[in-house]
Amino acid sequence: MTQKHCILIGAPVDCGKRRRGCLMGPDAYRTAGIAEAITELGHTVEDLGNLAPRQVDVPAPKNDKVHKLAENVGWTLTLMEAAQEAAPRGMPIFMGGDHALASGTVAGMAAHAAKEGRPFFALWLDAHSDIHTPDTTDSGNLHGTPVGYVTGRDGFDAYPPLPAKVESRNICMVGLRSVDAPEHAILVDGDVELVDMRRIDEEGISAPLQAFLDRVEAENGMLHVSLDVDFLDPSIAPAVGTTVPGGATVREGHLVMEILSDSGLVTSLDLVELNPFLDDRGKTANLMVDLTASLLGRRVFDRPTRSKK
Ligand code: 6HN
Ligand code: MN
Ligand code: MN
Ligand code: MN
Repeated sequence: MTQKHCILIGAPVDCGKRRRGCLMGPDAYRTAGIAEAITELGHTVEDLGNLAPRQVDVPAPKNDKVHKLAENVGWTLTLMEAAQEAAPRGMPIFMGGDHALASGTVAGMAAHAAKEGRPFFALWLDAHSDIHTPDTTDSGNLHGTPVGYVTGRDGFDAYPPLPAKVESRNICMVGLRSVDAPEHAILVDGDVELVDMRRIDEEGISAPLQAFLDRVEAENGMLHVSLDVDFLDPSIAPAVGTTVPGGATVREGHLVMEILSDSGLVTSLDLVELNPFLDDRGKTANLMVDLTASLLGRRVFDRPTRSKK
């Protein structure tokens, strides 16, 4: 694959939910050798270190369950800016941190795509749909809301205005198996591409993914991948606070990354929800790094003649 300049951005976001530990994520990826794995594949790496949230004041949320609104808004500002600074220079890899960080990374990457005059697409690899708003969330945990924010749903008044709204038809969610009622109501009437675990069991993971990638390619889009640890089955990836049984296998995870790698379409990546405090001797951190390596071209055999369909 063509050589990339990978920009590692530490985003120790831990305010998107109540259970603590994701702040250790960026250092766990470094310890698991993420930079070395990328360099071995012939790419260059730059590590920007760990960022910090902007300090902001926000009005009290209408929904009093909402946890740490100001800190979430501060991180959104920081990461929206960091994404737009890094994107013109290479491929940003956001090392989380919980999934609340995607409010900033996805909004920032979408703003970058708009500046380039290209359509923006997002692939959401997750057990959850994360399309709540601060008003619909029952847990009050804002890591369940980034898709709601970037698609321009109401209720995000405390957040920065979106530089570029993400079209819901340009989002594909793969791995779904835990969707709350208010999320379900939005999704069934909407046009987000939904690939739940049943569909993966019945059709395999490659056909629906390839269909989405064909659209990205046909429209010359930029593609952001948001990989939540809980996309994977908890037996292989225990280091996450929101485990849901029945997730993707090791091979399904790698296959997604290999197909993405072959497509050459991915322009940015989030690695989110890793909680090293819950890990089993680094097993989840290592798997996430291996998946990143597959995305960046690690192969057993090169098959340059493999057709895309
Ligand atoms: N994630 N839907 C649940 C909630 O609390 O709103 C779980 C959210 C999980 C968040 O996957 O990043
Ligand atoms: Mn998530
Ligand atoms: Mn999740
Ligand atoms: Mn299966």
